[in-house]
Amino acid sequence: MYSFAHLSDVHLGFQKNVPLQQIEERVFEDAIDQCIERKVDFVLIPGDLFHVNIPEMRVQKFAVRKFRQLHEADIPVYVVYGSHDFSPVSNSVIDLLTEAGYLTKVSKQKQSSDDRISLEFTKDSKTGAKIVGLPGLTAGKELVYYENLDRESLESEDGFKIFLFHAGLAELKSEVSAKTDFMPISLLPKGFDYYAGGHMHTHTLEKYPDYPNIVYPGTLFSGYYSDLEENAKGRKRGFVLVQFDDKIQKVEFVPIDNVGYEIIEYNADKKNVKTVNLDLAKSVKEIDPGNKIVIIKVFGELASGKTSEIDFTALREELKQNNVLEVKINRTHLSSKDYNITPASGKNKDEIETNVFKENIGDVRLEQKELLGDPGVKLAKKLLQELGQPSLVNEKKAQYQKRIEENAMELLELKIDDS
Ligand SMILES: [Mn+2]
Repeated sequence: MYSFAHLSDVHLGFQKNVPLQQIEERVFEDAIDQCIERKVDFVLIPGDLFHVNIPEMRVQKFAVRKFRQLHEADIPVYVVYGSHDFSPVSNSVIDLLTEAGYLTKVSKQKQSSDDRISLEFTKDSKTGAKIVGLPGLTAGKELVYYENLDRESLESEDGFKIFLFHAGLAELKSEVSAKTDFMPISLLPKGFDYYAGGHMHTHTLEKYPDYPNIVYPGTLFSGYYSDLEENAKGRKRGFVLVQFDDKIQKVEFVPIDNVGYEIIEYNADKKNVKTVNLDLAKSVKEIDPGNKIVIIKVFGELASGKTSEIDFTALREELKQNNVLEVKINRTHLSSKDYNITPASGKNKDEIETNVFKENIGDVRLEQKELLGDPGVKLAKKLLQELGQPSLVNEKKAQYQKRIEENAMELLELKIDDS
C-alpha cells in the first residue's frame, strides 16, 4: 500500500504580525513533519502555497527549510500554481523551489500545433502514480485553459491517475464562500482516481459519476476574516491523507490545531449606541482572550447614533490588556437609522465614488463651505485617493502612516501639531 498527503491554500506569508506568523508557520511545520513521520510516498499541493508570488525572505527561508527536509526524506512534492502564488509578469518563489529540485510542477505542456493544451503526465517513480494538473489564475481566467484542454489524451491514459487543479466547482457551490469564480465539473478530464483540489478553503470530499474523488483539504489556518470566523465556530483545519494501491483505498482528514478563539456576535438592531457600547464592554469582560484570536461581529440597524460611535477602540484596548493575540472586527452588516450611506451606481469605480459622495454630501451639516456641495465632493475624492495610496517598496509602516497623514492634512489645509 502506498500513501500521499494532499494540502492546499497554506498562504504562507499572509500574516502581518508576529504571533499570527508563528501560528501560520507552526501549522505548516506540523503538516510537513507528519508527512515525514508517516513516511508518505509523495505530497500534493495544488496552489496557494504562498500568499504572494514573492513573499518576504523570512517566509522563503522557512519554506526552503521544510521542503529540504521533505527532499532529504525522499518525498517528492507535486504542485501547480494557485491564484496567489503566481504572477503573469514575474517569477514566483515556486519556480525557485522547482529549480532547487524541491518541488515538481505537474502542469507541463506538450508542444502542440494547434491552440489546444496538451499536458504531459509526471510519473512518480516509487509508486508509478501518474500526476498532471492545471494552475489557477486570478479571477477565474483558468477557464480558458480548461476549455482548450485536450481532455481525450488525459482520459485515455491508463494506470493510477491524479489530477491537480486550483479552482472552485459550481457543483460544490453550497459551501459558505465569498468566492465568485466557479467552473462546471465537466471541464475536468474524466476518470482520474483522485482530483486534488485547491482554492476552496473548506475541506470537502465529493463523489460524482466519472469523478470518484473530488477533494479539497481546505486551508490550514489562513488570515481571511471568513476563514477565521469559521475557525472560531469550530471548523477543523488540516490536510488529507490518502492510501492507495492500484486504486484509492482510504481518504482521511488529518486535523491540525491552530489557536484558540472567542467570538462575540451582537445584534445591534433597534438599539441605541449607548446600550451597544455597554453591552459590548460587558461581553468583552466576560471572555478569556489570553493568547486567542477574538472576533467581534456587530450587525443590525442602530435606532440612533452613528456606527462610528461604537467604541471599538476601547474594546481592543481592553482585550490587549488581557493578552489577546489578535482582534478581528466585523461590522459589514451594521448600519444606522440616523445616518446611512445612500448607495449610488456608475460606469466605473471613479464614477461610482463621485456619485456616492454626491448622493450623500447633502447630509453633512458643517459650517465650512469648502466641505459642502461640489467643492466638498471634490475634496472628498482627493482625500479618498490620497488615503488609498499603497505603501512604497521597503517603506516602514510608521513612515507610510506619517506620509499619508501629512499629505491628507495638507489637502485639508490643516496644520499638524508636532508638539
Ligand atoms: Mn487560497
